[in-house]
Amino acid sequence: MSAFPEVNKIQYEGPDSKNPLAFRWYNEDEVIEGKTMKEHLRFSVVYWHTFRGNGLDPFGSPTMVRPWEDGTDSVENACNRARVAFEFMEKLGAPFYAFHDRDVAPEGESLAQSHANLDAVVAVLKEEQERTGIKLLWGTANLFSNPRFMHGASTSCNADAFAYAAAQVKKAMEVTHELGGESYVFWGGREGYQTLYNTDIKRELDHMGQFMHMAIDHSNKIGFTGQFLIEPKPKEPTKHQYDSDVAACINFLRNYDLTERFRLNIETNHATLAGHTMMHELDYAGAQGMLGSIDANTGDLMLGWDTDQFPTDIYLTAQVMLMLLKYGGLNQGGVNFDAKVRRESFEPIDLFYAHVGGMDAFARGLKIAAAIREEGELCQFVKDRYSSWDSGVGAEIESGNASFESLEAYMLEKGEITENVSGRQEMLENLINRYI
Ligand code: XUL
Ligand code: CO
Repeated sequence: MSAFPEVNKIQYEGPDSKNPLAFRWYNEDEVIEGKTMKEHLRFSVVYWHTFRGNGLDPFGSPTMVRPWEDGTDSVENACNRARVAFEFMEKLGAPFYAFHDRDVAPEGESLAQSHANLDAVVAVLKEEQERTGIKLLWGTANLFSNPRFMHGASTSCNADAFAYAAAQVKKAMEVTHELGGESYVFWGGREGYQTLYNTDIKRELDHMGQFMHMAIDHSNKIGFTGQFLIEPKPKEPTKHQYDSDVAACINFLRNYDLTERFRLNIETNHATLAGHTMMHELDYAGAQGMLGSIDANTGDLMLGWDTDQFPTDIYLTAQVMLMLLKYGGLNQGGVNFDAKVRRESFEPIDLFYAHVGGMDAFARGLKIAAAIREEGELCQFVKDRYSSWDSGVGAEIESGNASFESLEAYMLEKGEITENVSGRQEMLENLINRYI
C-alpha cells in the first residue's frame, strides 16, 4: 500500500514550471563541468528529521500527521516505516539517505536487544536498497539522547559511558558497512561541557582521541574503508562542544594524529551558530584538504539556535557550490538534507515540497556557480589581486629564499611599498548579482 498515493515520481519540468511537485532546476542528467547534476550533488535524505521528526517543541506536543505510524515503538512499526521512507526517496529521486542507529530501530531493554532490533530493521533497509538502488551516504550512532550520555559519550567523566558508546559505535559501524555506507559520521552531541568548574578538558579530549583511534582500528578489522567524518557544531545541546568549528576540529584531528582517515561534515546552521558563514567553513576546510561532506540546511538569523530549516536561499547555495567546485567536489560525500519541516507544516506532502525546494535551490546554486567560474572574472580578480607574489620579492618569499635580513635590505633600498589597490568588494558583490 502506498503512503503517498497522491504523488508520482517528481520530474524535471524546467524553470517555467509552476508545479510545486516538479523540479525547475534539478535535471539530474544535465552535465555541468564534466559531471551530471546527480553526480555533483549526491542528494541524501535524513531519516531522523524526515521520518522521526514529530513536531514536538519545548512548548508543545507533536503535530505531524503520519498515517503509516501505528503509534508503537515496535520493530514491526520501524520496519514498515523503513519501507515508507524508501517509497518517499524513490519518488523524490534522492540517490542517498543517512541515519542514526536509534532513528531506524527502537532502543531495547538491553544493549543486546538494541543490537537485535537494529539487525531486524537493517535487513529491511538492505532489501529496500537492493530494490531501489538507493544507497547509504552515511550511518552514525545516537550518543546524546539516552540519559546515560548526560555527561557526554567518549568525553564522559563516567568510564562506563565511554564503554557503552564504544559498543554502540562498533555496531553502528558494522551495519553501515553491511549496507555499503560511503562514510561514517561522528557528531559530538554532548562531547563538551556545561561548566568548567566540573570539567577536565585535557582528560576529556585525550579520551575522545583514543575513541577515534579505536574506531579506526575496528574499521580496519572489519574491512570498512568508508571515510570518517567529524561534524563541527559549537553548542546545543551543551554550552560548549569541543568540535566547535572547522578550525577546532582540524586542530583536534592533527593533535591526535587522525587526519589521514578523517574529513569534515560541514553543516550550514552549525557554521552560523559558530559565528561563521557556511562559505567560510567550506573554504577553510577545503584549503586544508579536509572537506568531506555537507549537511544542507539553514538557520534563521533572527534566532540563536539550530532551527534546521530547508535551504531555499540562492545566494547561500551558490556560495556553497562555488566552494565545492573550487575544491573538486564532494567525492564520497553528499548534500545531506539535515533539515526538518516546520511544526506547522504537518502533512506528509510538506516533506515533498521541502525536499523538492531544497534540491532545486542547490541545483540552481550549482548552475550559478558554474556560470561564474566559466566566465572567469571573479577568479581572475583574485588571481590578479595576489600577483605581487608571482614574481620579484613575493616569489622569493614563497619559494623560501627570503629572510628577515634580505627583506630588510630590500625595503631599505626600495623605501616604500608598491601602492595598494582597492579590494572592490561592492563591485564583486554586484558581479555575483549578475548571475542570480
Ligand atoms: C545535530 C546534527 C546531527 C548530526 C548527526 O545538530 O546535525 O543530526 O548531523 O548526528
Ligand atoms: Co547534521
